[in-house]
Amino acid sequence: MSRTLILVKPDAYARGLTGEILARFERKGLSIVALEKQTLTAATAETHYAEHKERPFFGELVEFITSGPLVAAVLEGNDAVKAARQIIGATNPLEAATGSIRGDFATEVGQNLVHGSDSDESAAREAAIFFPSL
Ligand code: DAT
Ligand code: MG
Repeated sequence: MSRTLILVKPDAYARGLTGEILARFERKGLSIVALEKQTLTAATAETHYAEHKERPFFGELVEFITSGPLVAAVLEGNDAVKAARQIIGATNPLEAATGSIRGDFATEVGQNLVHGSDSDESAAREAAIFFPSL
């Protein structure tokens, strides 16, 4: 068993897709260890996305992820990082497979609905940002 950190991003929350998205992870076999609605400060967003600091879209990314409430969750299951990213789909929704969250519900890379950690190390680092007491 391992864990991953996922975010139902502000676009998904605003569109009322939180339940749909969480249900897909649960149906895959991932269970919810922690779950909370949060609104991020710019500082928290910059820490979470630190690996992208030098990318040209970093400013937009921080603005977007702080633009409204999101739902953060820690999920647990067999190879949770890989399982969650399969459910989420490719970064660009236009390249994401039909049946994935991004493939089914999004068209823009800047509004791609969900975040999922990309490794066990990232998952541990990110979970500590959103759930420091976990
Ligand atoms: P992922 O969220 O699939 O792990 P990532 O870590 O490469 O993707 O990028 C983090 C987020 O940054 C991504 O979900 C959306 C945004 N992003 C990535 N590439 C982008 C681009 N070329 N233009 C605008 N936003 C981008
Ligand atoms: Mg990533």
